[in-house]
Amino acid sequence: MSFDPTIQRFDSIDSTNLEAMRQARAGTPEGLCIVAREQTRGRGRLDRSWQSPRDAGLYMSVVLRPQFEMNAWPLITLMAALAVHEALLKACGLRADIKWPNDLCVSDRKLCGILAETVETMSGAAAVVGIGINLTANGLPMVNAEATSVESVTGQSPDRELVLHELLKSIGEQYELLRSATGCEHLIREWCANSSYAIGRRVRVALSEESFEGTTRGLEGDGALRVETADGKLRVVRAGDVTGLRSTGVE
Ligand code: BT5
Repeated sequence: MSFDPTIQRFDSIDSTNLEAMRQARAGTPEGLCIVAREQTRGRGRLDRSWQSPRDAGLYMSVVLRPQFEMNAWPLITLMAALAVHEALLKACGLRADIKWPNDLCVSDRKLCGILAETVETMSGAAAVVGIGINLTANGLPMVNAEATSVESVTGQSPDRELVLHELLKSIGEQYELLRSATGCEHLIREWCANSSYAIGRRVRVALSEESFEGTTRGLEGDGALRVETADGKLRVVRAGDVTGLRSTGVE
């Protein structure tokens, strides 16, 4: 079945992800898309918060009910990142860099964050994919010096509805591809082609208990990041924060 979005709009809400999860638990079908003008409890990963000032960004979440193997579910985050990449290109003429696993950046400053969550429902597990894109610079100083917005980069205030339209179109296309026989490999190839973090990038990886440095060596089939450390060992990162380091020129 093709992805057929139904948009529900809120003036203000705690979090579009929380609302999508509530509705997924209540049985809403795949394709529900919650959009809000502001979030009072916008969420990042690991209980972090996502600053969501009124009308300064696009805050949205979609409900998916993927029928593929659970071990491919981490690819949903990568799929969403590719969809944002494509939508920003089409709607704003902006080419953003994808940073593993869930950010889009311009000059290493964060423009968009993605939070994919799994929720158990009566009709099986669902995925809620939340996307926050900073559209204007309003409220950004509240965040930190590492954030940016579409307007700050392009000098033009983007059309929110056009970005939303292109985003839902791209999500539909990418999701359909992901469900096809060769979808996973295709997605990973596309992701790598649009991310400066995929191959040969010096990074620091912060895990919950430790951090280490190395050079990226592409993705595993489930979307995990391969990082080669100075002693030549390959580490596979499934959850963590990645920061780009200045290259030493020796890779
Ligand atoms: C994320 O987490 O980047 C996921 C953000 C997902 C937000 C969307 S908005 C719609 C939907 N509903 C929700 O409640 N959430 C989703 P993480 O990688 O953990 O990054 C969080 C960190 O980004 C914070 O700790 C801040 O340092 C930084 N940050 C917070 N707000 C930001 C903003 N508006 N722009 C850039 N960086 C921000």
